[in-house]
Amino acid sequence: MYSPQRDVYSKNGKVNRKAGKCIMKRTIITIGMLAALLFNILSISVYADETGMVSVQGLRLQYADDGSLQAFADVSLSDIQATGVDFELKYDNRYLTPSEFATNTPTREAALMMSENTAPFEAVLEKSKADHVFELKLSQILSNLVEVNLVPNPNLTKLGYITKVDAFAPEYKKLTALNIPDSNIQVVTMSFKVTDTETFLKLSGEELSNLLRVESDAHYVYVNSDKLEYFDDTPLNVQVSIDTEHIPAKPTPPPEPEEPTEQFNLTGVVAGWNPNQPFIMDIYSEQDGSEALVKTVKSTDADEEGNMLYGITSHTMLGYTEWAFSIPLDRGKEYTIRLSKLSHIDYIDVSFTAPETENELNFNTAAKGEGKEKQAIELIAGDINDDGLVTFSDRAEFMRFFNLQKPKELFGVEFNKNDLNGDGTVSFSDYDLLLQNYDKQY
Ligand SMILES: [Ca+2]
Ligand SMILES: [Ca+2]
Repeated sequence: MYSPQRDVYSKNGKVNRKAGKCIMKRTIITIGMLAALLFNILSISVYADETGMVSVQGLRLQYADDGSLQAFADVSLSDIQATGVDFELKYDNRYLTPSEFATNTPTREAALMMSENTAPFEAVLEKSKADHVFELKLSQILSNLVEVNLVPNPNLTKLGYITKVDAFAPEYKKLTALNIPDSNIQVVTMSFKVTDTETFLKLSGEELSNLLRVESDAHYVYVNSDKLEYFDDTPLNVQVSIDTEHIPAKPTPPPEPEEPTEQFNLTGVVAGWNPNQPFIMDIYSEQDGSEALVKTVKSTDADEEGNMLYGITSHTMLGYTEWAFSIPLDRGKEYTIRLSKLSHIDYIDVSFTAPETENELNFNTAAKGEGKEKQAIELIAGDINDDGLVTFSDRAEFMRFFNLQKPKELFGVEFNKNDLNGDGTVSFSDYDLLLQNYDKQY
């Protein structure tokens, strides 16, 4: 059913209180207009219905590192097929303040307060190479209310709980939808700092059960600019209880920080093709006013017992290969890095200053910016003649070896340069790679 009091989120992300009625009308008209469309949606099995459930269970308590008491509320979904889920969680601000999940510091940033439970979605994340399941764009924290808007990350591909589906709206359109079965799936945990701890820990069961309340919820299917909302009349399943017997002991204060070591580790992930050829990292540093090569590290470098010195390389059946590296470097310097691999365009001139105290510096962040630390840097394959471009000259060179039946030993390194994916032949899959990367640049 439609609730006229409910805030309406406009497509540009603002909560639109005044325009609520107007948008509702439009939605209702839209439903009429979309009768045929609805049939289409149902026929492709993305729909929202009123049996779906959002439930909140709390509070789990623990002491944060700074000695403050932190209370967690777990949010679960069940039986939901929708492109988004909204709910409003009212909290008693005499005892609870939204806090950063990681530190328990009070916050007004919904994204910092909530932590995704990625476990049920691991397979989807892995396949999509995405690092988060939900977008919390419209979520916000008010003085006694958290408005939550859970929308699946549009970059996630079809698999399990997240589904990419086709709809007609009226144009053909792809939607990313949640596809949660009727068993409870715990999706996010919300963090609150407990204030007035002494009184809080003496609250009765009834008082505790009034600490959190869900005001309204909706799940919906967005089709282009139109939003079909489905509200549920039945009160949400909100359980608040505290097992004071199981509050862990206060942590001992952290030990004084140790003197920083003289080295730090440069970590990161790079990717390319051909597992038989190493990734090569040339590391330069400024000395006496000019750049000098400090060291060259290869992904295949190992000690005498065969232990890899600089991290792990893994690859797929097709030859796509990744190197997750960790390289010790001296502090007190500025570095510039060049990454290379046979028949790939060099990735050059990533510069950074060694950290003063941290023991780790992320190369991918230094190269691509904050938040990109989990994203592999992909080297472009196909630069067979090593001129820094993938062009017709590489194709001409490639054609000399294409589908040649002679053993690769005859041609040695020339052959290896043209076997882009390293499967032992110079074949159509290499050609395909070459074409994909034609004229491509970083
Ligand atoms: Ca080239
Ligand atoms: Ca090949």
